[in-house]
Parts: sequence; C-alpha cells; structure tokens
Amino acid sequence: MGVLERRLQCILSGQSDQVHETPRVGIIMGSDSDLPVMKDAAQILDMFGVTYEVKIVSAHRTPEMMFSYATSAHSRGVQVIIAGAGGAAHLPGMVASLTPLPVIGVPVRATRLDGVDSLLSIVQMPRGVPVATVAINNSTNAALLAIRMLGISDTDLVSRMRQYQEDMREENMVKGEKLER
Ligand code: RP5
Repeated sequence: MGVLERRLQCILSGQSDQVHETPRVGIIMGSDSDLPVMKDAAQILDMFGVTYEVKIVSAHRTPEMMFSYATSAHSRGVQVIIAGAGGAAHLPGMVASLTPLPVIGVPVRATRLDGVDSLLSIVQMPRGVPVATVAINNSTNAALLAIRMLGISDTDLVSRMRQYQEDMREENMVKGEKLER
C-alpha cells in the first residue's frame, strides 16, 4: 500500500483528522475496497491543490448516511462530488437525485463482470438525473473532470489544467521520439 492510500485509510478510519476544512470536492465510495481505485482521484486533486474530503458512503449498507451526505454537501460548500462504486453501483445516481451538485461516477471493477455491471449501473441513469460517468477504474479522469468544472469560476485552475495538458503533450512526444531512435 502506498503512502497516499495509507493516509486516506487513516482518514477513513478516523485515526487521522488530516482532512481539508473546506473541501471543494467530495470523494465518496461504497466500500473501503474501492480505495485502491479511488485514491488516484485524491492524488490528482492534491497535485492541483484542490481541497477534498474522503468518505465511505454506501447506498445500500448505510442509506441514511448517504441521504445525509447528499443533502448536506452543497450547503457545506462542496462543489463537485466524485462517487465510486462497484457491482450494482447505485451510489452516484442516488446521490445525484438528492443534490443539485454535479456528480461524477466512477465504475469500480468489483465482481466477476469486470466492472461492466458498475459501468452500466452508473451510465444508464434515467432522464432527469444526470451522472457524468468516466471509464472503469479511472478515478484520475473523474478528478480531472472535477477540476475542469471548478475551472469555470477559477482561472488559476484553468492555468494549471493548461500546464497539465502541455506536460502530457510533451511527455508523449518524448516517448515518440525515443521510439523513432
Ligand atoms: C459496492 O460493493 C462497493 O462500492 C464495492 O465496489 C462493492 C464491494 O464491496 P465490499 O464487499 O468489498 O465491501 O457497494
């Protein structure tokens, strides 16, 4: 287990209060077994200097907690929610039905169906309750999308996103040049 995952485990288990006081992004997941996937979102938000909180909130194991989280997130100042879940992954959709905030769903590969079950559960939301869905196990993209959403009213974040894109472009070009040699 890496340093970040250990730190997040400590936060989740209450052994550490090293959480941001005014989180702009809420990272929630159905189970601590989702953490190895969801930690990548935290890593990206750390890299961009975006504050976040991390919580285990299950739609079917702790529905009352899910209700309370989803209905209070906006008034607490959270601006975007990233919700990861596996299997019959109804967490992102349920949360989206209870909050006016944008919700980004991360389908987690958790069963013999290899994440396709989670993907379809999250992406196939009925009309009226949108959930932005990223690729299976790709919480990196969920965080990058959250940052782009926050960038609508944060020019500093837009500059950092442009730099991230530039770095990625250069990195890929260097890889291409190495192959040509
Ligand atoms: C979902 O069930 C969670 O999001 C997780 O992906 C999956 C399995 O949970 P555990 O049985 O590992 O706790 O609710």
